[in-house]
Amino acid sequence: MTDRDDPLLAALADIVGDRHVLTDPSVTAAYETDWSRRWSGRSRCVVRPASTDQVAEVVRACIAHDVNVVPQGGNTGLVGGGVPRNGEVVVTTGRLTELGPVGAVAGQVTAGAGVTIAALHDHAAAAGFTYGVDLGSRDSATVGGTIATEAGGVRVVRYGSTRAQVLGVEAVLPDGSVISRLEGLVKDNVGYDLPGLLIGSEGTLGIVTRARLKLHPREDHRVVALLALDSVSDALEVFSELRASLDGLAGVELMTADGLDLVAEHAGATSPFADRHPVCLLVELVGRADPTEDLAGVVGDLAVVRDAAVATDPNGRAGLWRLREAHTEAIAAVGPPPHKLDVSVPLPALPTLAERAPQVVAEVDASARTVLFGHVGDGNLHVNVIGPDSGDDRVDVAVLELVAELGGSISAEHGIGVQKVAHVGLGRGEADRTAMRRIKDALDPDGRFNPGVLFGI
Ligand code: FAD
Ligand code: 2HG
Ligand code: ZN
Repeated sequence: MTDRDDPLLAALADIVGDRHVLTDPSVTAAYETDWSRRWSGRSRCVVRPASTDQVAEVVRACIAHDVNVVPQGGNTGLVGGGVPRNGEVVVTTGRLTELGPVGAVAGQVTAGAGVTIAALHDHAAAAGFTYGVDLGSRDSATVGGTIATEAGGVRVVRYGSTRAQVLGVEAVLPDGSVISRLEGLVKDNVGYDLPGLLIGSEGTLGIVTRARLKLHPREDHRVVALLALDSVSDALEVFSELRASLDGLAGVELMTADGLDLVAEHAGATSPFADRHPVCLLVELVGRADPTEDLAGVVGDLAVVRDAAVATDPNGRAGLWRLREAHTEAIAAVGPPPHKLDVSVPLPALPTLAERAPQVVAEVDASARTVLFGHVGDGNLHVNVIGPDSGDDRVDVAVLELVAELGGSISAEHGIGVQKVAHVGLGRGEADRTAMRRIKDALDPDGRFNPGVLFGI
């Protein structure tokens, strides 16, 4: 039962009902530590609104009681942006799970912020469509969270990142007002693109409550191949050749021998190859007709491919994808929370990044283990470093400085969160940072939404 002597808790319970204001530490704990276990903090309470109106009322109650707010979706974020830091109210979107009908003519759907990406995929598929964004955390990651982080995932090479899927959003702003663009208009340029501003804003400017999303026609034929290679340069060459020769390239994912060893050890999934190859590239091709022959034709001509495993049936394809998608859990299973750097560079610089990242890490900590994997087509590598203490960010700085030197981005798809707040200057110049700060101050003058995220406190 809610503590009715606490005026904030009583006000929140009046809005959402007693059962949806959580204060028991054994229940709130799951909302207070992030997926990576690297960040955690105490909340004042966790509140579970069931509608946009309730979210707006909750925000107004927080304003009235001068309490800050942390929006949270599936809590799969990897940069500490969705967990409380200092007694904030966590507003979880777990009950905003309404899914509208798929508009078959336009290929659009309206989804509640708390709808998981897996549920959205099932819903779209049942109507003959697919949603463009897919990621390993699909069973928990939400529509709102992926919009707030501008999530990428494993299909960016075909459909673009989350930004490319969003036609509009409905959101509650830090003053409790509601903006709404859910009409699904393809053309609508009345003034500033406020939904666009919210995409990638990491809960610092508004709580997304619903979104109007673009869908793509479903392509039922697919083939997945795992290609054994000698180097990241060869992976780039293969990507370039596949992109030039084939339609329907829907995934180009890089793994290294070290990462695959961890996956075998901690996730029980083993490479189909008899030999240990320095690099493996997972390639997925989709189409309205079976693309297997097309893929085989192109791959057969590539001299750099040392070995190949091809899967056309659902189990075989899932098995190859598991090798790639199990990296995050396998690395987490090693022991201490890993340092996760999610970076991108211009494609020609990818081999240099892959070569130098482990070197700059070793210069800081010779015993650290650096594991590389990622989305080749997007120039996006996940540099995971196992070993250094959570609080010691010297390896983070070394990798991010290398990325900046190579003309890349210190945050490709996970966001800044609290992890990279001190390093935003490596990714944006002073004029950009000042403009961002002014936008934040204009929409959230009291710094009520997600304090400490993106900007320092
Ligand atoms: P949360 O973790 O709950 O929140 C993330 C951020 O968004 C926080 O700052 C939070 O305050 C804010 N937020 C959440 N909901 C809202 C809302 N409704 N309105 C406003 N702000 C909100 N990411 C990728 O980009 N690509 C990948 O391939 C990928 N793979 C992953 C695989 C695994 C196994 C894991 C654990 C994570 C992976 N991620 C990936 C990271 C993560 O899944 C994404 O960042 C995802 O977008 C987070 O969604 P969420 O609902 O869990 O958000
Ligand atoms: C992925 O691509 C995710 O699998 C997670 O973005 C990356 O664990 C990571 O570092
Ligand atoms: Zn990723």
